Amino acid sequence: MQLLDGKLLSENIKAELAAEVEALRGRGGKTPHLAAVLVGENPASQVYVSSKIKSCEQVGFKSSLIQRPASTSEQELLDVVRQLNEDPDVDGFIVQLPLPSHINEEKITLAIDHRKDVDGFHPVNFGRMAQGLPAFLPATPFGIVEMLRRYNIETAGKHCVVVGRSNIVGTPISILLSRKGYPGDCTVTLTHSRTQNLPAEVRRADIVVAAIGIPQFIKGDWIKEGTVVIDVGINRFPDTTKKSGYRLVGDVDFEAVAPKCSHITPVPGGVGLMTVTALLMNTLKACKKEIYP
Ligand code: BQF
Repeated sequence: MQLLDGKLLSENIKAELAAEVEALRGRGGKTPHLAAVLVGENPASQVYVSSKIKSCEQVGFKSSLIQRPASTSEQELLDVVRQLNEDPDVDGFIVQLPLPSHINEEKITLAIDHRKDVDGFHPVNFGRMAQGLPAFLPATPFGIVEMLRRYNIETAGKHCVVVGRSNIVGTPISILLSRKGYPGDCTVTLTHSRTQNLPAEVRRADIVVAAIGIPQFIKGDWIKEGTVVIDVGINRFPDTTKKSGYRLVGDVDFEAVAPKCSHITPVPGGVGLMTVTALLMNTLKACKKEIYP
């Protein structure tokens, strides 16, 4: 069993990004600039946004954090989005999800200029991704395909079973892995809460992508020998021995599953770190106008 090390890969990719930033500057180009909008005080969101800002510093990107109280109206947030759309110094920006319940996430996502949509959530980017056109890929699926690529994991003709059909992970990764080319050319089964006999579906997989959001949901006896397991779950599990009061666990029962795998991602230190790194890769693409010249 080989660990797919998100920490090691992220460090390698960040070193490449830092070198590219230097090269850009040397040619008189601008410094990539990511802005992040955080509404309210969801503790997990605060952690995620902080790590995105810190990662920008590590690679020499400029970053801006725009914080607004939970009481911010939808119109006020739309105004923030419009300002960022219009700011020529900002290459890309994200609005951290989830938003307070009185704000319509779909409406905010649609208001983001797709050329600055480095989270890849805008329907223009989603549609272009689905058609195999240049697009900002959503950060988690982008991080996963980068991980498969850098570990040279074979995908052509493999049976990939995706567990979970969210707009930001399950649905886009099933599209990406079914497309022509590498990493892709998989036969994909997209499973969800209404799938009948889920263990039997997962047992047929050469590659499993677990993105259901339930701690330790995928059991050892659901996995055939030699499977590649990608665990997207980031679940807070109560743990009194930690000073935070919790530890992170994935959607996979790691202890039971790992011994059967050819490769598996750990939690923490797996896909989550690649998600943040993929956001940086998208921001550099935005700065270089690689997707939308
Ligand atoms: C790790 C996210 C659910 C909802 C909104 C490293 C992150 C997480 C875990 C991280 C996530 C999850 C992010 C680890 C960003 C991934 O070592 O296991 C990094 O920062 N993530 C987000 O911005 O919004 C979310 C999950």
